[in-house]
Amino acid sequence: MSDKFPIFPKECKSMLCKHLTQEVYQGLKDKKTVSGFTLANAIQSGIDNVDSGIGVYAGDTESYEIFAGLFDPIIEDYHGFKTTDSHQSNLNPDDLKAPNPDPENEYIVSTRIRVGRNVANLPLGPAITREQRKQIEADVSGSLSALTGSLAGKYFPIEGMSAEISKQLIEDHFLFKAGDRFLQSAGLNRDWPEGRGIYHNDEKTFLVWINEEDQLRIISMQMGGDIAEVFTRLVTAIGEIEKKVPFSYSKHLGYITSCPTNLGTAMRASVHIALPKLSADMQAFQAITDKHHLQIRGIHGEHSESEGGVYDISNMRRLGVTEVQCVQDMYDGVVELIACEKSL
Ligand code: ADP
Ligand code: IOM
Repeated sequence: MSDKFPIFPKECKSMLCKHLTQEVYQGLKDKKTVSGFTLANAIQSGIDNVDSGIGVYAGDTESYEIFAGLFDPIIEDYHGFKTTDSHQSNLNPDDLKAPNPDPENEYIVSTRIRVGRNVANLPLGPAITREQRKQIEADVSGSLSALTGSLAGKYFPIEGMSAEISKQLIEDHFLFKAGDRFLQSAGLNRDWPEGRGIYHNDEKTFLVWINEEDQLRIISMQMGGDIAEVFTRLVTAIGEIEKKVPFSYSKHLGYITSCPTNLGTAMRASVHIALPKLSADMQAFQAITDKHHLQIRGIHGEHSESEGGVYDISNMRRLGVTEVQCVQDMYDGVVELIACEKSL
């Protein structure tokens, strides 16, 4: 763990490197949260991984106050959300205007919408103890097992899962990868694989990851471009889980997550979409995604590459905008991307 002001390589583009000035560092380096989380803990991932997009993690809700000198400028830069702004929520599917933009299934391979959630009054993953993590797994998997109807499913712990099954689940985009180096440096892989697992229904359209980057990742996904159906399923699932598990929430920052990019709605709505012609001109492609506040990822998750002209397109803003707006951003951008691809 570094106890000196970090020097980043010239090509480093992370928000940590941009916003961690000498002055900010000196003001925060000796501070500690109730969970014993320090500035050194918060920035370790971005120091080890200079290709990080952000590079900082919170260990608990208090990290966002104690280390506000670093987190606030990053939050403003990423979400366009100022310390005087307040968060808003709207999970009403009726307010979403999203008829399937690709009914012939020519462009959209699949749609996925997830939210991150963490359990109230406990540290976040980077500062959680082994016992607390195990307790979360027991409590959350127990609550999920009581779900009924189309949300009914089964919990599969990673510990004891065969290498073949986990490989298949990862390849099919259902399960998180082991050994992610960004999470490793953030302290999020401690005691791996204990306490981690995945719950899913038979169709694998409703899934919950337990104890990955956040304690819960609640996911709705399916093949094709029926974005409204995916959103509606997710909203129902969140409502059911919220009846049983108390989530960490603040009026100002919304749902509290370990990475500042996920604060607020903690929602990432994405499609895997084939854009082989448009992506030949990355500048034109990015002009459309920037206009709609969208992010481009590869198809095996964050920090992965595209394959065969298929990209993961998702909303970038999550704080200070409602859940409906997150999905609407993605939808509106996807409509324009498809129109552009068609015209080429
Ligand atoms: P997250 O959304 O949880 O931040 P990642 O970008 O790492 O995380 O993606 C997690 C997994 O979800 C990866 O396997 C990725 O391929 C898959 N995924 C993301 N979006 C879609 C989508 N629209 N369709 C199918 N799989 C998806
Ligand atoms: N938190 C994580 N998913 N990501 C934003 C890492 C990074 O590139 O900094």
